[in-house]
Amino acid sequence: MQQRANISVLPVPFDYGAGRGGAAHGPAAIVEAGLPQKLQSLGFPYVLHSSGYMPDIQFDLRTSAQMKNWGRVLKMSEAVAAATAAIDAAGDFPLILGGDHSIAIGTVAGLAERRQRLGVLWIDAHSDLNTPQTTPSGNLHGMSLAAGLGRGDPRFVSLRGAAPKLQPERTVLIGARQLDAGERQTIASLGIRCFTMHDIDRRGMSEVMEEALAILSGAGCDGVHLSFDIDSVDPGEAPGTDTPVRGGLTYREAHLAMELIHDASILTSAELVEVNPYLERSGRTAQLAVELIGSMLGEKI
Ligand code: 6HN
Ligand code: MN
Ligand code: MN
Ligand code: MN
Repeated sequence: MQQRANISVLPVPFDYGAGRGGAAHGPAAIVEAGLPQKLQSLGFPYVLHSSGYMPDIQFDLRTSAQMKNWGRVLKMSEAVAAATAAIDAAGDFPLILGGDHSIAIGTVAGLAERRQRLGVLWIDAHSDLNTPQTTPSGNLHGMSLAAGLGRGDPRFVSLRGAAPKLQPERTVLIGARQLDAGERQTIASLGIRCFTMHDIDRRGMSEVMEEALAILSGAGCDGVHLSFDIDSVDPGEAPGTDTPVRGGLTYREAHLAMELIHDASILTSAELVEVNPYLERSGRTAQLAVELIGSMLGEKI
């Protein structure tokens, strides 16, 4: 990461953007798995925010088939955007813990407030580029990157003002292996760089990450946000997640990606999402999340 030493950990206990419950307990599981100790052992001063900033979403029942629980997702996004923007403005490094991936609607909107040329590295089995028109599920965690790029419902796209928050030339996807037809079309028509598992198989993670980081380094970004969906990792290593897809990143590939991100010194914020501790007993997915954050912060394994 860049020269910002203070890490502000923002938990987002939210899972109404996913098709089932449980990811709301991801932040607590990651903290219990040892995130504070990890940050401490690496010598980073940190603050762990409470989730008291989250609004009461229980009674917002607005929903539709194409955007399930959109009322709750919208309220969460507004609160997360405000909290993320405040951390960024204070000069700290925002480290956001999900929660399902719909929380990125909020984090990206918050970061874009001060960064009109925000780069984003989206490491995910999916591309989260659906819109209410293309979604196969109605789940908003599959539409969060689209919202950042200005596609979808205006209430999400224009959260906290100007849209779009992101530009295709500063958006890079890594690890994709389950793309819906509409998402493929969007990737092609916008010219988004998407390094699939096939690319990683053929070229190796090292070369793929080098190219991905070079794209962002050369794109005139005024900040780079890492959005890391734990389902990018193979379900054998990360079983505790809502939408597992076989054939994912190995343990070593995932760590190598994080190590190379660290060495590039371009990150200004990060989020780790989609850990669902309800789906496993072992706690290994949350443990993996802590280890990967360690590698992102300079630990070498
Ligand atoms: N995630 N493409 C599928 C959908 O329902 O839109 C899956 C989305 C998964 C979203 O993992 O963040
Ligand atoms: Mn995702
Ligand atoms: Mn995913
Ligand atoms: Mn290594």
